[in-house]
Amino acid sequence: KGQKPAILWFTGLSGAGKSTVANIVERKLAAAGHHTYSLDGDNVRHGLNRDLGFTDEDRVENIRRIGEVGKLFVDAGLLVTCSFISPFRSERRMVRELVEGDEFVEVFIDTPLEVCMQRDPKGLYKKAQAGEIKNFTGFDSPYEAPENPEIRVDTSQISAEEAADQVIAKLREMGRL
Ligand code: GGZ
Repeated sequence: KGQKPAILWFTGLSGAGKSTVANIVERKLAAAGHHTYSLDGDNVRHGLNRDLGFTDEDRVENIRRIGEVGKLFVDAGLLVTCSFISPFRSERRMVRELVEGDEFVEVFIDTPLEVCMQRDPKGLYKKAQAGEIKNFTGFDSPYEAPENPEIRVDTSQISAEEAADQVIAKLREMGRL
């Protein structure tokens, strides 16, 4: 399969749908014969990065390590999806600069904060509002939206399945698949 290895970097708020969309993208690409892997909070923050919390400093270190791991997967020839809030433009740029120019594809899961707060799948926004969690993104910690993402989808308008199809169509258009 003539695949071009890359980091598909999903960024967006908590509850935006990053992991959900990325996992569908990964499943579809794998079914089409691509070599893929998915990184997200579930398999990184409980292991490799379990010493890190949610201060600005820890978030930057979180993303730095994930970028390095993503680069290793790219070296191994994989298409790797990374789904992390990654709230700062500078840290996303840092990862972009780790790999070759076209090997970093920024996918902005641009779901409005109000929708994420309504979904609140883990009850975290509620806890943030009650003051039980500090430094919660979109609440008392900033999110810097991408200015020029390669791909942008708003999952409040479409299903996760449709969002994944849009991502794949765009990757094809870009000549990445
Ligand atoms: C944001 C937090 C926080 C705070 C715990 N702020 O919706 P989730 O639960 O499953 O995804 C969120 C995840 C964010 O981890 P990341 O590694 O993606 O963040 S970053 O890129 O900023 O380092 C959320 C949960 O962890 N969570 N506390 N204070 N999200």
